Amino acid sequence: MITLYHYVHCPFCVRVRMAFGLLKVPYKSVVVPYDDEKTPLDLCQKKMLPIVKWEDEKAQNESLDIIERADQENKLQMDLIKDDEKMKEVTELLNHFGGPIHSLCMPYWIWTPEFSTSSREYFQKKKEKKRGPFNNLIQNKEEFLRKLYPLMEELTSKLEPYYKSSSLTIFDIMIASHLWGLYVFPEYQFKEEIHAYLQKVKDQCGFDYHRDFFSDEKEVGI
Ligand SMILES: N[C@@H](CCC(=O)N[C@@H](CS)C(=O)NCC(=O)O)C(=O)O
Repeated sequence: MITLYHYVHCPFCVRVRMAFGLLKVPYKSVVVPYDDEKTPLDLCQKKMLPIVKWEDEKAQNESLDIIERADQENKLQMDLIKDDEKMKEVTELLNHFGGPIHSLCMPYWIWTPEFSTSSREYFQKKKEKKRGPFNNLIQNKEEFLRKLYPLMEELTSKLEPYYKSSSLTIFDIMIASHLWGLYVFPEYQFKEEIHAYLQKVKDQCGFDYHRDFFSDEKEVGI
């Protein structure tokens, strides 16, 4: 069985979990503490997740490379990510979403069961270098919420009902995994269309964000 090393809050890790769910790839789930530098360094010489250890024992990082290897029947239309123009458009959208989403959500993610006292301190110290004190992020939440509004409108205009498509593609997994963290921000109210979209992606992927918090069962999709 393959092993997925991941952080629950990380959108790139969520990408792989969603894709494995949709592709019905069974895997062993290992949630790595954020302050554990050794595990990712031993596996891929880089402190970055997600990492998959395949059945041949080879370890691989980079979410899209992992999904490409898993998607042997091209169910997710992985050729889309080779189309520079389309990929640029989606990447830009994700970058615009990423700033406000991460500023809103990081101060709350650290209080989920994924974190211990030491991993919380490690994460907060690292992220505050770039974003400033988490307390200020929460106090300035209106600014980030305002930035999200036009982006949600833009995304809504592109849903057909999936992102510029009548069926789910890798772009939907990239988008939904980036937006998913907002469900952890208290009282975030998704537009109806976006909530319905995210729920459709969730259903198709059999995705359960909180699974690792509450299940002792480490094998997924068996
Ligand atoms: N391009 C990578 C990005 C993965 C990535 O940025 N992972 C972050 C978590 S969201 C990470 O591992 N950060 C570790 C750290 O900064 O300590 C992918 O698509 O897999």
